[in-house]
Amino acid sequence: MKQIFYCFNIILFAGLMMSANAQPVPAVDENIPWLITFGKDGDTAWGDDDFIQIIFFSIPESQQGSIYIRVFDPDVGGMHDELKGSWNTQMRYSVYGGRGACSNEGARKLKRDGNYKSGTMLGSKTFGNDPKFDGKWFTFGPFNPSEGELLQDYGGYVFKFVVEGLSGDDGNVYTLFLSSDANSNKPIEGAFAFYFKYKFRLHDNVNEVSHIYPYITDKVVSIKQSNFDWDDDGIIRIISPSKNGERMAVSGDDVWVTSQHHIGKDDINSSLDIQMIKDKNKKIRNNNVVIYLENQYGELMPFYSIPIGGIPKYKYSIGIKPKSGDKP
Ligand SMILES: [Ca+2]
Ligand SMILES: [Ca+2]
Ligand SMILES: [Ca+2]
Repeated sequence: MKQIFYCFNIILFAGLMMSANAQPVPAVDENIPWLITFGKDGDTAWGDDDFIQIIFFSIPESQQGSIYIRVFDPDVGGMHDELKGSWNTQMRYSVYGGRGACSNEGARKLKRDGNYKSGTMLGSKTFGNDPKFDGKWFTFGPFNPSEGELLQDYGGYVFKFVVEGLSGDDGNVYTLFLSSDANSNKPIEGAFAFYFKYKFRLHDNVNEVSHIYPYITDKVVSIKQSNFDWDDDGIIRIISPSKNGERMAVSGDDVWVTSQHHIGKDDINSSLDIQMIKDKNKKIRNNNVVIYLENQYGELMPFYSIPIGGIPKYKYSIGIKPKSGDKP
C-alpha cells in the first residue's frame, strides 16, 4: 500500500531539475541554519528525541560522474557544537545504497527500532572531539551513482545518510552537501535531498523564518503534524494554495505535540510551505527541534530540499502578504 502513496508522477521531478541549489542540507529555501544530533546519552530536553538523523539523497539516472557526501563540522567539540559537561560524544556517519536502502520500511519509520540501516553500507566514519575536523569539511565517497537504490518514485538513485550518536551527551551541530567534487561543494544537476523526520536548530535571530516543504499527492486528505521540544518558540503555520497561515500546534519543553490539518483540493499536487516563525520577545537561542508529518494512513510524508512545483503561495491573494495577525 505504501508504494501507492509515494508514487509520484515522474514529470513532477522535472521541476526539480531546474534548481542548482538542491544539494545543501539544510536547503537554501528552508533557511534552517544547522542539523543537530546528540549523543545517545543526551538529555531529550535539549531537543533530540532519539539521537539518530536520516537524510536521503536522490541522484538522477543521467548523472555520469562520481558523487560525494560532505559533512561540515563532523566532530563534536570546539566550534558550533553544544557542550554538556565535558566533550565525550562519539558520532557515527554512514552511507548506504543498494537494494532496500530507502525502500525498506525500517528506513522510513518514525521509530528507529527496525532495520533503519537497510541496504549496503558504502562508507562509515566515527568522530569525537577532534580539532582536526573542527569547522572543516569531511568527504564521504567517491560513490558511483548506480551504487544507490534505483527508485523512480524518488527521482533516481537514492543514497541514505545515517547520523548516530553512539555515546556521550553533547549536541553535534553540522550541515551536509551533496557534491560532484571531493574537495569543494559542486551541486549535481537534478539531484535533491528528502527526509521523513527532521532534526535541526532554529535561528537565533528572531527575524529569520525557516521552512519545510512536504509534497501533497492526490491520496492525501489530511495530515497530522508532530513536533518536539519547540520551547513554545513562536508559531508554525501553513501557506498553501488553500491555506493562508493556518496554525499548527507548537510544543513546549521536552514534549511532543500534534495537530491535524485538512487538505483541500487546491493543495493536491503541490507542496505546502510550513513556516516556522520565532517568538520575537523570547529570543530563544540554540533551539533544537524535531518535526515530522503523517498522512491519514499514519505514513510518514517526505519533505524535499527543494519544493516540488516551486514555493507554494495562497492562491486567493496574489500580491497580498499573509495575515499580519499571525505574528507571535
Ligand atoms: Ca558531554
Ligand atoms: Ca559538529
Ligand atoms: Ca528545543
